[in-house]
Amino acid sequence: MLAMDFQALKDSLPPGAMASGTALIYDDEMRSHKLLWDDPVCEIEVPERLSSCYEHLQRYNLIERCVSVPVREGTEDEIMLVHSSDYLEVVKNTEKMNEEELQKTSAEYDSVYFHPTTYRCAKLAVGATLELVDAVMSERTCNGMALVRPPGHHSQRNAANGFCIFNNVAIAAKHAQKKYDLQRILIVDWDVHHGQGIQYIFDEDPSVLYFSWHRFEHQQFWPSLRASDYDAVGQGKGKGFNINVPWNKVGMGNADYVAVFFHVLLPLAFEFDPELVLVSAGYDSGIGDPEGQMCATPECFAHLTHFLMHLAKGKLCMILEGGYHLRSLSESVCMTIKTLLGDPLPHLSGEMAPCLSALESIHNVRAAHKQYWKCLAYESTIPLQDLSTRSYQTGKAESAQTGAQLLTPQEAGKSRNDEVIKTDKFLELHMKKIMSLRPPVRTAVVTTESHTHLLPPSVQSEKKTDAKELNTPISGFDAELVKEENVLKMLTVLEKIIKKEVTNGLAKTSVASLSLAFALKHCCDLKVQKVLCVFVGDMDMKIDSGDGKVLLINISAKQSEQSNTKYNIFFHWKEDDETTTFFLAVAGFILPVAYSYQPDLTIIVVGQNQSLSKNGISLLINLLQGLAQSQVFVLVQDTELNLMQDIIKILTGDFTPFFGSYTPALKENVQMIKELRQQFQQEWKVLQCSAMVSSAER
Ligand code: Q9C
Ligand code: ZN
Repeated sequence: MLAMDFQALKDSLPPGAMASGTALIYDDEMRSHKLLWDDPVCEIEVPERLSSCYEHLQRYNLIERCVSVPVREGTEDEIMLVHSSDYLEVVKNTEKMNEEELQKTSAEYDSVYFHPTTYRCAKLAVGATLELVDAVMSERTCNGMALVRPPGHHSQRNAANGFCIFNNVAIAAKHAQKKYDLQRILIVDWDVHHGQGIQYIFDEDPSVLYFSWHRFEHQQFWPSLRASDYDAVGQGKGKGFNINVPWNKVGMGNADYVAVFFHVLLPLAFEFDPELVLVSAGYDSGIGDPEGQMCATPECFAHLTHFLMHLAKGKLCMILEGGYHLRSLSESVCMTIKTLLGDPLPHLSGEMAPCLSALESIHNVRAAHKQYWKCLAYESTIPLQDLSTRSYQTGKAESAQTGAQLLTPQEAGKSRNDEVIKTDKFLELHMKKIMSLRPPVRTAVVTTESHTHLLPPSVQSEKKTDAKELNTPISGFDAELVKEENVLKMLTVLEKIIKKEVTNGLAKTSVASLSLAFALKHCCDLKVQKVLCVFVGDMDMKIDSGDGKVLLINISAKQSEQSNTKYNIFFHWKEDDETTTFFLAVAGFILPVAYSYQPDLTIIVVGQNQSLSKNGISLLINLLQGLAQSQVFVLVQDTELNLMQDIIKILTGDFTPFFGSYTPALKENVQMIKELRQQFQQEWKVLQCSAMVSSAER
């Protein structure tokens, strides 16, 4: 397989698999829409939201790395894909209005303002969104982001709402259905508000799966709709295609967000198998936002983005919605775009344990959707009735509330300002801490001289065999074995990863288990604190976890006699081409364990008799790149060399994996994942997807 020419491989890929690049759509003109009078509700939706994002993108040198796509106005026909002509007339008429008339028209809607340029900006926001979708659908770029104002997801057929004039994302979905004949579009709304506008538009439409999480607080929080709760699952033919995750407390953070992705969004999205993913990317769900009062840090959005990049062959469009803390918004936008560009992901910070209130919401959504999705078919059905507020408190969530209700307007204003500055300071430090420099070389591979020319040009190949190249002496191992040249080269690559000279690497081995032992020993010598090791295939050696220095997950078709322990998990998986089911195992078990462990390095071994399909291996390696700042070392047994080229392409980042078509989840597999989850959810808390078990044991 190594003998295959890179060009030949390129040519043999299905069309579109090589679509690359990230589109960025932005225009200063969308800053002209602004509030002309006093209105405490609307004053946060300011033009600086856009300029601040753009300045931060410049600061991180991200602009020049994107494909810049010009904006245009959305046409009347495009707007009327979603809105009535009467409503379009209303908006059009605001162009000529004086301030008094503008104010009067604004007052006819909930939380909206109009400006003489609003119509123009709203048309640009629609056009920008459609240009993004066209760039991605025509494969001029792989993915992209549109930075637009005014936002869209609250706006409805006949009404402006919540700062939104035209529903940019809903129009984009209709446009994509029509122009590209798409059968399945996923909309992920991670804005902290419920995009009720999108829900209403697609409520009866099974071809659009709408997911939204939102601050809800038992319907106390705006827009305070009964239809925002978890039991609004869609109507008519659309039943099961609307997913609401209500947040009943503020202070939700990184662990809560990724837990919802692992246990709700990703399994359903994978089963849905979208052809395009649109994200209503609001960043008011991020830390410091005055509206959301949540705690998710900017790098959380990198991880959420990364997960979504593995759907729809990477066709992913981000469209800005809310986000009112300028620094938090801007840093999170930068994180999103860096991830779209394929940069290594920063470590996801914070305690990796979802709070009780989040678990309750997750449980309830899963129960509500049980009858519509195969992957949830074996769930418990009992909805939890506000368990967390009845008998338990989650200190974490409570502490985020400022108690601003008790203050005078002046005091509240000052306290809000203090909060903004506090988050500014926090982010200043935090971003310095988590933004590591991109290593100059992404991937290093151990090869033999004769194969070097077959590697993609970006790959660094390790040919030297000189033991002196190794900077750290190897201790305690059989000197003869260490001298074996492949072991030395392998350790050289590993060392480069640990020293951040490269991001990831690959080596082949004739003795996978033994090589792993060497690698782990070397990690220990180099003071790597936590190594996640996923071994696929039969292991013929016991690995010592060294008190948690190593977490080993062994995926094997053979049954094991060994009993499971916290750091030594045996995962029985039979030969299987049904990637959808394996995806459930990755999203529902392997990733939650891995994210709970928070490793500093990931080693993936593709060993003898490995039981996964090519797709399964791709999926695993792709998603594990979200951990340990994307530092991944892959060891491939020489009997599995047919996988080498694919793995190299995944590591270099120029491969959009195709995970095969959907096949229903098997009961035994779903059951097995459930049992493993139950076995480990006290140790690895991101595994939890219900408040029931954990509360009983508290
Ligand atoms: N008491 C977006 O984030 N708040 N819109 C109204 C009324 C309106 C948010 C509060 C928040 C709208 C796109
Ligand atoms: Zn919002």
